[in-house]
Amino acid sequence: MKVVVIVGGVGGARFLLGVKAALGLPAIGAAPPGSPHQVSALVNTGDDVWLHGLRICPDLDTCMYTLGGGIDTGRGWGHADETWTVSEELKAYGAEPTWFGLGDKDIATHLVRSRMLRAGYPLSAITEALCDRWQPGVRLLPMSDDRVETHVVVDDPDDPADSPRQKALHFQEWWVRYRASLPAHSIVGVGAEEAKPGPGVLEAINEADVVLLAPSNPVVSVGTVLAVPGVRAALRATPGKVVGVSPIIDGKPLRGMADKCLAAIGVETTAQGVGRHYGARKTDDIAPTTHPAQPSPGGILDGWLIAEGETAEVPGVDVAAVGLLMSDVEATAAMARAAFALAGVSVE
Ligand code: FO1
Repeated sequence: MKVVVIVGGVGGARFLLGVKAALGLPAIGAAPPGSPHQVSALVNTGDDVWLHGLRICPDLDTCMYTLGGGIDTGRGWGHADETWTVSEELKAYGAEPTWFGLGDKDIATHLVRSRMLRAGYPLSAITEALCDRWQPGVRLLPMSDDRVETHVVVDDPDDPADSPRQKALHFQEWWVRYRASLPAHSIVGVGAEEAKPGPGVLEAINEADVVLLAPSNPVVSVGTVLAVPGVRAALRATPGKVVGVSPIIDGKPLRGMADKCLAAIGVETTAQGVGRHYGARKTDDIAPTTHPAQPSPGGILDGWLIAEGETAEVPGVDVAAVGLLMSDVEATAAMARAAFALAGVSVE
């Protein structure tokens, strides 16, 4: 079976562990040769950033380390058993920014990637080369080889509170330096309009038996992938079912401050709000009189998996409720199996 998963960072990587386990694949490491299943992850690259002359791709690296067995499970990002010697030296030089943690081992990944970028390799080829070492057991496909960067428009924190000018911060500065504490007036994918889907992205969607939206941040992770021209249309046309997994548990995002991002685009932080934001793929069977909320144009969902205890009415979309806490691989595998069931595919 061909499974496509649209993912961001920490939550998406954890979800991929469960998808692999649900398919009978080892959660960590390469799939055994001759496996009947192929998992392709379409990974958000809008969080990517140049820092200290290095190109850092947090979501690609988080997926690569998590699925390759090298992640620091406590932080959810970066290498396990990390040391911070280079970062301390950079701080001693006063080399800004000092608010972004770069571990010594992690820096090796960024050095290899930056050197290959400067040699003219596209991000997709670089990712394939890095994965040759890590063997994540899924194809990690950057959503685009073109530069797309998520920027967040806030009131300039250095201005007087009563007369702030607006300022666009790179997502990482808003997220890491300010912990998303500055209210976001808008969130912009710089370069998204001109970006082309990365190699293999549209083909993976068109050939998929099922497409899953991971419980990643619906705005800055899944939303950024959907904003790459051609992706949304491919999702609306693919013969496979499209099933999303809600990132909301007990009315709030489990991690990742998605509520701050949803507020910025005027979507309520509920399973129903996010489900309607993604929208129904099939709108022909929705009688306009029965549902006041018109499905969003270009909706992509056939199924919406929400946390038990939540309710959601998403016109035109099949909704099911299960436990959505990714407390361990088995719990996450159960979520993936529920998503496959909602998509009407059997993985036994
Ligand atoms: N997140 C933090 O909260 N603090 C950090 O210092 C930090 C450093 C970092 C370095 C490499 C990397 O791949 C990820 C890193 N992250 C850090 C996480 C990252 O900001 C987020 O995981 C994603 O951008 C959101 O999905």
